[in-house]
Amino acid sequence: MTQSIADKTAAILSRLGVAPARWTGGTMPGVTPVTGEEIARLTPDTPETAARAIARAKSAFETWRNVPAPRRGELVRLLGEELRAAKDDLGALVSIEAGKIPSEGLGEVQEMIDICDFALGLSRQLYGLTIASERPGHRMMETWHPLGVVGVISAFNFPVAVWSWNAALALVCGNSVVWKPSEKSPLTALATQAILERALARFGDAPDGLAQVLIGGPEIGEALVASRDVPLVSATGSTRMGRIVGPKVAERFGRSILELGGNNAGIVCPSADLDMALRAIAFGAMGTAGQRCTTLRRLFVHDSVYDALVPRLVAAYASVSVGNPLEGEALVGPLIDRAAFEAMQQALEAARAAGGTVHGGERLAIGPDSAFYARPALVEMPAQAGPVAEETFAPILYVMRHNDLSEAIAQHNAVGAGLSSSIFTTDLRESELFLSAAGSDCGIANVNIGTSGAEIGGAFGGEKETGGGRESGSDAWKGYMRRQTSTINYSRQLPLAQGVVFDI
Ligand code: UN1
Repeated sequence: MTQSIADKTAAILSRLGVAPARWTGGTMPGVTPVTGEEIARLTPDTPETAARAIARAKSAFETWRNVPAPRRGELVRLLGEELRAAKDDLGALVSIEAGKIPSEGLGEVQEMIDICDFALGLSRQLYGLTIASERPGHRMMETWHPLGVVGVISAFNFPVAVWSWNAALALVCGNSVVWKPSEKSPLTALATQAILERALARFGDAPDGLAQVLIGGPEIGEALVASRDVPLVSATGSTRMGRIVGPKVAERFGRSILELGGNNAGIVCPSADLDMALRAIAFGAMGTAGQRCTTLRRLFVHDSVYDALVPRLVAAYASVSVGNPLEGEALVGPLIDRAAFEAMQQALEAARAAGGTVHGGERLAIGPDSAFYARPALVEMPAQAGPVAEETFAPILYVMRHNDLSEAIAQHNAVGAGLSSSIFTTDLRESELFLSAAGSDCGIANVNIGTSGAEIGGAFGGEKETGGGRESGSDAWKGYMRRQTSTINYSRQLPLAQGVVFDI
């Protein structure tokens, strides 16, 4: 007999060192989208336990900020080692809890390992500038200091990688971290915490409460958002959630890093390598069952290549394997829950009403009635209308025609979100226009690859309703620190800047 998902989950959690009391006997169900069955019962945190966690994190910060940054880097180095050792188990748990196919579950853990390596190097590179002073005998410089407690609110679709982008940087920068994962993915969070605790034990003298996880619903996120002891809230989720979090944090002059919705588009030009574009579009639009914030959701295809590309895409949609990600070789797993499936059906209905021709999109009888598998949908739209302007967190690709690149770019930019974008072309003028100030208005703009699957080395995030935050690589670390500008007078005079005279 094959092992049940609940048994498999229990075995993984036990190997990763998560105590059964953390995930059994509580009131909050843990569910796998693979079958829709309950696999855990967790005990949620409360606003009171959240307040205590924030207080512990604050006092941990007061110690941690004095630990030299390269020594702090040692903690993320150990975390990276522990993640390497736990990769297979944590990847499998991501598949169980988020429904990802095995290579994507493992890929998510790889992304965590990669950011640990990045943050380790960063721990010796928290550089500030030295600035020429206009006054003789003076020197100016800037220093980057830790901020305090960083609150991380993450979503189900990247249940652990998003935490690591934030936590690895925040810890190296000298902050403490309190994490509130999605209530749809608490088990991967507990597993990650257990892995981190092994790294902390090996590290030796990290302060108690340096990195904690809080399990629960919106009231826990609200506790982080409202607390003046949390100077930075990094929140990943819907634009609707960001509209609540952003103003509340700003009201107390806290900072937020918002990673909200995407309505990512690709433009296919006449000179595109269509074989490559086909593969890139298929992964971008159908991968992770359309549940990445970077998923390709809109495609503008030039008239001259429409008939050469779109029927092939339709065929790929009809034949792509959809199935249980824990068995077999399916490329597309389940939707996270019934609500996601219903939102998908509503969007398809609205697309039909707006004149769209829908290919696919139907529910597939895979597993029990509590599981929601759907054939990815490709919708040929006469124009960018109706549901096309909104993000639906499901595998729907809206395909439209264009015959002028500038017009396609205007349409591309004419939506609320601004996360990721792609152009498929072998024409230098077209790709450079797309990447120019007059081109894509997104935080990520790619050429001849899809919109999803960013590497950790770049800054990740988007503009407009995507929230403007940047996480992960490049200089995103600066968002986790405060900048101090210092002017030092080593002369015996006191000249004032701008030639001001004030002789007493
Ligand atoms: C998300 O969907 O929240 O670029 C993040 C990507 C991944 C991250 C997606 N590296 O698709």
